[in-house]
Amino acid sequence: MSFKFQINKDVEFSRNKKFLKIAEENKPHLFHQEHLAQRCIKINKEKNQLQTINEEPSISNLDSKILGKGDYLILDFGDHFVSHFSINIKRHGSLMDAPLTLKLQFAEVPDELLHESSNYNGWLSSSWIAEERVHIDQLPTKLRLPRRYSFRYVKITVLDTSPKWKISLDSPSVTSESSVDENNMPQINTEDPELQKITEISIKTLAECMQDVFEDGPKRDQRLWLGDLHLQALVNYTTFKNYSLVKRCLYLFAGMTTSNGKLSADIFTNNQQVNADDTFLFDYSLFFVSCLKDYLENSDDKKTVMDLYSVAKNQIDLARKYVSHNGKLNLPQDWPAFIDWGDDLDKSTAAQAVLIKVLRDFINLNNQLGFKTDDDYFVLLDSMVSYSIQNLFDEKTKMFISNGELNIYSQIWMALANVLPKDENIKLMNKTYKKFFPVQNVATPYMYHFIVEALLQNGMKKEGTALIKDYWGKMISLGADTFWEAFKPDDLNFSPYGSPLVNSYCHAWACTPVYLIEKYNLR
Ligand code: RAM
Repeated sequence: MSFKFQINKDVEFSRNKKFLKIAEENKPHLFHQEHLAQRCIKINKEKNQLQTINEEPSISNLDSKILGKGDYLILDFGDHFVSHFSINIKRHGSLMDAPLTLKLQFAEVPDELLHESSNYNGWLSSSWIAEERVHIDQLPTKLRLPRRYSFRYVKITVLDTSPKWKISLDSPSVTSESSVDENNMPQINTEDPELQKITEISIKTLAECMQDVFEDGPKRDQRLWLGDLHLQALVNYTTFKNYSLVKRCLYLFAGMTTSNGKLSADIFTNNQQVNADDTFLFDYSLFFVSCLKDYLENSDDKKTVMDLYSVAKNQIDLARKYVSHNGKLNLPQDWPAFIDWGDDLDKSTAAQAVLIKVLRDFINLNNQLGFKTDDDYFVLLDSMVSYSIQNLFDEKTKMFISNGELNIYSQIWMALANVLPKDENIKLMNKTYKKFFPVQNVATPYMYHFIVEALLQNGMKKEGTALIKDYWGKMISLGADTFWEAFKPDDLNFSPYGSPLVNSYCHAWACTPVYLIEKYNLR
């Protein structure tokens, strides 16, 4: 089961003033830059293929189009931006005997503009749909919308003027916003043109999500999630090398734990003060340990790691309470594992493997710090590995089972946790490849990242590279300017939320190919 909303309103969070102050001191400067719309378009849908076609007027002649009630135009900014939008509006005809009402719809991909928001029946709030109705009492004016939007396309519909006058539009522009200076993007070159394109889009995707914190997606939820941060930080180390933004995010999480020290899955940063969400995901809490280990490996900032060490260790100590003597993890209902947005597959074996992997990261962290790991943790690790081999490994199929089910999540996470000896692990990945490829029923680039990593760690360079090209390359062939939150090649209309209108099409956890390409030298 995947999680929907968790409501834990009785959970209390303590606020560590020192940690939150350090987080505040590491708040990044935001860069702004103006960009102009490139063209007007219309959207064509033929045989399920979307096309954007140039439409009159040209942008330089935009004000030649006079718009009255019911007229609309779609502007294309030529690339994806996280930005503030503005446009000049003029009146034509008699004086205004009524206000002007406009509808503005912002879209990251053209497909969003083909869905009627009034038909939305997904389970996330419809308020995420980037659509505004504005009343304007005086013309001419420069309309500047106060909210930040994440988009490439904007559709502007005139809901009403009056029969006595109409309007024209002029100088649509955006002011982009990011903690990355877009004039100073890292250059990473690969010889393979497909991988080059994938690399560039990975970097663009991460850049757009690097705001005040590492946001998961600038369209929605616009917040800091621990599982996303785990991957964003790794990509950042190979690209932007912005250590202070990672540091800020680590201190934010550690600055707001529950009274027993548990880390929330995500932090709200859009409110007047930062707050931890009352949502808890087992794997996300644990990944704080991995984040800290990766941060130390890359930044050498021992001081931060020492500050946050006990918060990390505490996640393991909380998790171990759910491991029985024989090494079986019994996940509690109020601390579910996320793994992927798919609902259909059992996640218990994957969760067992996540804890094993994180225990290894913890030992590695201790080694880096020159700390001796207590014997207890080795005993725990051994018991969990033995349990996995004795009870979860099916001798017939030579693969791991999860509550009686054979699924891809279990194989991938058990492979990443190195539960089997090296040569057996390679065999496991070969079997996984035979059994589960082409991949089906995996909903997110987040989980695809781990599939590729498990292949590459086990010497399957050709298969790993092919999967990057097939999966992320397919998004590009479908028109992606930035990589998407959810994408199922076997179900193109898939949304974890019941409607693609609230899917995010610039989502940081999808930006990992550049890291995989660099780390495993796929160039
Ligand atoms: C969604 C977001 C986020 C993810 C969580 C679990 O709300 O996509 O990136 O971490 O789910």
